[in-house]
Amino acid sequence: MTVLGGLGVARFLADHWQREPALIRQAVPGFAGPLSPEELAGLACEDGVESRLVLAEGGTVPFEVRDGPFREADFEALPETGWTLLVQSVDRWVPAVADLLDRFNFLPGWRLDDIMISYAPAGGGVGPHYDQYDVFLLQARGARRWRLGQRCTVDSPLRDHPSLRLLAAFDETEDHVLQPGDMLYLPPGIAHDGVALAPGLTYSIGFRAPSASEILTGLADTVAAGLTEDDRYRDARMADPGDAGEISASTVQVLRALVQDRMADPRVVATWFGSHMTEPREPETARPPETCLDLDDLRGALAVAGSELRRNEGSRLAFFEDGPGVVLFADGVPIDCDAATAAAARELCRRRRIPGATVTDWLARPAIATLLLRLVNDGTVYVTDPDSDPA
Ligand SMILES: [Mn+2]
Repeated sequence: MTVLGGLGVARFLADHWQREPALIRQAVPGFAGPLSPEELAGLACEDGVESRLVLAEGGTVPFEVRDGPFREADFEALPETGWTLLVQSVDRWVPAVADLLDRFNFLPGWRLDDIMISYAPAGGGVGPHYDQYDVFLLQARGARRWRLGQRCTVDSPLRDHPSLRLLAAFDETEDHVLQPGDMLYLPPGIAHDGVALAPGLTYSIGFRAPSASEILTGLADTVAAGLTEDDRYRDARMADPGDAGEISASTVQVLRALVQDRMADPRVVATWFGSHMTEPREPETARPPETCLDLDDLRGALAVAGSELRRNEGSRLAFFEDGPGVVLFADGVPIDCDAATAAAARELCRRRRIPGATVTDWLARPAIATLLLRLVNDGTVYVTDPDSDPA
């Protein structure tokens, strides 16, 4: 089950992903979403949940931004129209929202950033802007008009605004009204401006791309941490004294080789990248069990009819193939998995929920049991109790 409708995965990936916007009518037919506007507002009142209000005609500036957490009175004081409430990472807090993510399995899961949900009465919007991320905008309830515009870069002129990066110019190219269940995909850099026509919710499923600067500094820090003071620059063999002031081409060649030798090992690159991309966005959402579970505890929990093994909503998993096994990355930590464990590790990365019966079969293999116990006790996965968790 995907969200691409008649477009199909192959055509989406070839023609749209990272390239061109795509409008998908009834991506999730009749989608209303698991949260009401009141529940979203309730979430924005909780400590630790990142939220903002944007007032189109604010008291101080147009598109005035107020940061949460909020109190009920803050909402009561708002005008009838012209504002937006944005709540970040709702998938971390609401399992039923996280379940939507399985529909995006045609994309690498480690690219996923979060699901932000916004609520706006008529006239609400956050102004014309562009994002560095790929985003799917899925309408739930209400209706929103999206105007699309030019391709932007860091050089695109911005309005003078204390906190938002609002575009100074907007060259409209497309205009779509999204009804519940409709979805718009935007690649990075496309100017867009969404304004609610009728009170409604928009789910923004965002996919991050690390910047080259983030990759180079992170990888270099990790590589450097493994080197000693003895590991340093050495002159190339010099044939003649040359010019004392010159940094020669052969010196530059030595430096390039030094960087290449230490930074380009595929396993080093993959291990750093997997660790980096699976670091939880909000570490505080980790929920290890109160007491360390053993194999019998785990078997007992899975024996309950209807139980399943679920990924912690704040956790990230990914793997890369490594000989007959895989390296599994769980919340920023690499775990070597041998051939006997590899299939289970891949499955854990692929699916957020695994039926209890499947996991019970896995536990018959000691290597998989060891891996699962570790993931359960680290809080990366947990066993649901159908008697206490409403499905
Ligand atoms: Mn945006």
